[in-house]
Amino acid sequence: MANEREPRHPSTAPDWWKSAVVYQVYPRSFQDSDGDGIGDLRGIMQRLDHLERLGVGVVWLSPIHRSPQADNGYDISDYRDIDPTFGTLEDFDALVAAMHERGIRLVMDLVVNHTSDEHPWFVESRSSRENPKRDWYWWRPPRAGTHGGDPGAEPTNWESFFSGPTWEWDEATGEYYLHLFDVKQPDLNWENPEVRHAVYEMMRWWLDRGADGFRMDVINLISKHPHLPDGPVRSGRRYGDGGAAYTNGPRLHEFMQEMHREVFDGRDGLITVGETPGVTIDEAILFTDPDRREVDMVFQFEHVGLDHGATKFHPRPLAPGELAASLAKWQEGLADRGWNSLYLENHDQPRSVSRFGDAEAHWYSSATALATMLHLQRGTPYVYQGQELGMTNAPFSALDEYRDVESLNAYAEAVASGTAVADALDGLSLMSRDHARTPMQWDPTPNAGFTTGVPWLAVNPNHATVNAAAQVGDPGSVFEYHRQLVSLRRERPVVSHGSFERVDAGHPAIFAFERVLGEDRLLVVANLSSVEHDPVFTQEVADRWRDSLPVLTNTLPDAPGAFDAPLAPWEARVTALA
Ligand code: ISL
Repeated sequence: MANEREPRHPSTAPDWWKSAVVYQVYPRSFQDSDGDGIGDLRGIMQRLDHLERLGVGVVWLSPIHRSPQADNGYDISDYRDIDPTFGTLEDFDALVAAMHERGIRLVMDLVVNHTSDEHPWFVESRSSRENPKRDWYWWRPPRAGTHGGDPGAEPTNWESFFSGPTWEWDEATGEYYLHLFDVKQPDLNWENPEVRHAVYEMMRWWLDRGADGFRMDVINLISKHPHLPDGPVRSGRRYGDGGAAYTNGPRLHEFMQEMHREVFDGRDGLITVGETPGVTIDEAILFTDPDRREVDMVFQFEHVGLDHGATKFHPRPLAPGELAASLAKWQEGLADRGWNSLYLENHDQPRSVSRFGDAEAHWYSSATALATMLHLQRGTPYVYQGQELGMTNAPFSALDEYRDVESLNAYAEAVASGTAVADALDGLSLMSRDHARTPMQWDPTPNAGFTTGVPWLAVNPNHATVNAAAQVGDPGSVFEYHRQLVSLRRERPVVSHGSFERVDAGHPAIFAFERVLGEDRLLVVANLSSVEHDPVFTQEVADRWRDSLPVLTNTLPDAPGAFDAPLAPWEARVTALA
């Protein structure tokens, strides 16, 4: 029916992305069209109605490039081809065209801190010390006085994000190469201008092909301190934290500005977002101040690190108000210059309703309360596939249910260093990246409508009740609630462009804030806890909101909608003056 549809014309304002909602698709787990148990591009095509109905303006695809899939595509061996698991370049072109016809823009993942070790650049680089591409990666001799390959001979003491050292010994050429992530993900050397220009050329190639922007994987790790200093070793750890040597490094912003000049200048309608673990507010301003011409926004990590203990696999419960305080700090930090990406989930994080909400006792209310505060802050919201259905963590209990390289390595390391198997499994059951990667729950049939084959990662059994078929069109569903929030952003400029002003509601568990644009104001009051709370406002706030009316179908339809009425557990309400 494609040609009967009125084409939707997306906004062409330079800052159009302030009014858009981005939806992240993890292609492996979204929709399988050929029965191999792995999602693919034709599968995404089949599900565009879902995205159109939700009303999102942008889709970000996790990597679909050719890859050995050591890290599910974040290890690219050919930047200009589609992995056969996902389809072909022709499928990609068809997908871009179908999305554009629906007024949806498409963002590619840009993974250029590292490549796959199977990328021809690295194959050449490792072939000999004299190879012209040797310097495209970070090659170093063993530490002075040691023998290459021996424990402790690594050029620095850094620990990889995926456990173990960040250096791999290459016997053939007698040097180590750097890999901040998996051994199959060698880091590119951005000091070398040939590397940078090869990346920029590849980026232009995708934009020419129809992509509308990039989500830039760990982009704040591309500039390493050239001396590669050792990092501090925390007690009980074998390796050091090299973060200071490679996070927000010395030439980072020079590289970002060069990329902007080389790739984005003179092209309109794009959206760029940097993934920046360890970014501070000051750094985020440098990235996103429009006058500096780097990127439109970044993903900061503070709120998704709040619950990390000694490691991310030893999480701790958050105190009431901790999440809101962190988010409000970023709202205020980027109020004048810069722009926030708003997210609670992605393919690396546990499901938000399980992690920050109460998936057992208050599943619907907590999913919708979290959605309320997510969408209505100042910034561009990102909805991760399944979040709009309130998908939860997987109930995995055995090691062989997990697939993720980070989880498997962390488990092996924990057990090798004396952690009890049950404790190591507990860590995974709370924090594994696989919780976000279980197949999309389309319907209640055995494989959730995801595949006719055997899914690469088990479907969450709660798809029998938590699924798109049950929710789309049901006004009381998590999906339709998200949909209301997406349209509110389109309809009321105060949501996209208004200021954010935190409001004291008398209890840390209540996250309350006003959004203000000229005469237009919204009040958001969300109880982010599983106990009832009675909000208490200052006289000034109470006077201002006395005659306000709800603008969304309340998460709890029977509850009184008055702005200051007692809040049920996880009740959120949004009111406006006119
Ligand atoms: O999930 C994490 C480990 O606890 C994060 O530190 C994650 O590795 C970090 O956010 C970087 O993520 C990105 O780059 C990785 C890839 O594995 C992730 O999927 C990607 O989002 C390496 O490319």
